[in-house]
Amino acid sequence: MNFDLTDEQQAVRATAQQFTDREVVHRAKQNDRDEHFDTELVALMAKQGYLGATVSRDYGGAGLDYVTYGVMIEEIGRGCSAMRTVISVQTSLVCSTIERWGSEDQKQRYLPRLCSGEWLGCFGLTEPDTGSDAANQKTRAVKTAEGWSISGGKMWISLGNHAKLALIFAQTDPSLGHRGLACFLVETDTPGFSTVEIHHKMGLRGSDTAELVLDSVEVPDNALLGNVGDGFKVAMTALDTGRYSVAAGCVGVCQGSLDASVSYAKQREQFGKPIAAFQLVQAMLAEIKVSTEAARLLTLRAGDLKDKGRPSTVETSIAKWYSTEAAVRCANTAIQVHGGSGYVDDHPVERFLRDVRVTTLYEGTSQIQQLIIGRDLTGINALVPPSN
Ligand code: COS
Repeated sequence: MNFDLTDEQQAVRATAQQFTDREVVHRAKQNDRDEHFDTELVALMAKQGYLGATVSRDYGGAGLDYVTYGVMIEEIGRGCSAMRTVISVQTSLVCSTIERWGSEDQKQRYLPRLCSGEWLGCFGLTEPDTGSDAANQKTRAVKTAEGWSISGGKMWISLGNHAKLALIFAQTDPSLGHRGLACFLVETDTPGFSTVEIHHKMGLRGSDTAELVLDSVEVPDNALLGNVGDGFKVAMTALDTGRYSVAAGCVGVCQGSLDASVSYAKQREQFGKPIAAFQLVQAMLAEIKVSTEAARLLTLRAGDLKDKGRPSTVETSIAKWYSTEAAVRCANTAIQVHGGSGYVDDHPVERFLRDVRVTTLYEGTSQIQQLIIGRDLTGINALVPPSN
């Protein structure tokens, strides 16, 4: 067992660390205040090779392994979860999924544009009435002479208003259940496709969130990603890598909470000495530190399995569940260390908490991760009624 990063992995971390400190941190507060989706910063991240980071160089990606991707994402997450979400969606949910399931033509057409940031993509799985029960898609795709006609709605879709390409999951035959699902690559300028911006979010105000409306959107046969019936597996494999990236981003939030708390505790004085000298404050710092380390190790273990091509769904759920909950805890404890100062945005910790709160919900709630772990332990799928 080797816990050391390679020289190349350390170099990618150092570059991402500098990039975050130079470009991300100082914009995060204002973008949050203004609910501004910072496309300039997205373009800078694209230039760094962060959008499409794991995609092969043959298609314009950076060709990073998963451990390296994880440490890069952690650094961006330390600065701003809204920008980390952009990388998670673009690289993991969209690009990796096209690379894994796409035809050569689809990969050639879309991946270079997505990896370069010329186009953004989004992942249209969740619907107003379909969240955890992802197989129960209400969006319908009906076969036509020329291709498919898709109608329905998608909800809480990150990057949805800016995306030029949407992965849309739809039911082709309700009698087949999850085996009737299909995934389509829909270019968002197709007639019948529209979006509605979602505002007033608790956090991630610097990220773009949309409702998607599809009103008889006509797409050709070659818009199918994989085959008819593959849709559910396409979604699950996308989430296997998406959840890893969320876990890694949350390690960054834990680390950011730790850095801010140690620094504040050393300079803030009460009772004639820095509050860092009080054991109860040190206990809070120790709690954040241990959670950060545990989250990092669980996450990198999942990344290592992915790099070795071994099954990692359960380990990814363990990492996602632990890291997202740890990040909420760490950010909350960091506010406690900061006292009243932590309740306003002079310090990043209140934004950390608001931003990270969604991570125990999106890409599968904490309860869904527990269910995946529980069914692996017991061999019992709690979602299937017992047969007599
Ligand atoms: N990779 C590949 N295939 C997978 C898979 C994975 N990680 N997980 C499941 N599958 C396959 C199964 O092997 C099964 O295949 P067959 O049809 O050949 O039997 C099929 O998919 C159905 O799997 P399963 O029976 O496990 O599906 P369930 O309906 O019981 O539910 C959960 C699976 C709950 C895990 C799934 O619905 C889920 O992850 N829900 C949360 C959705 C989510 O994260 N939403 C957020 C959207 S993005 S913000």
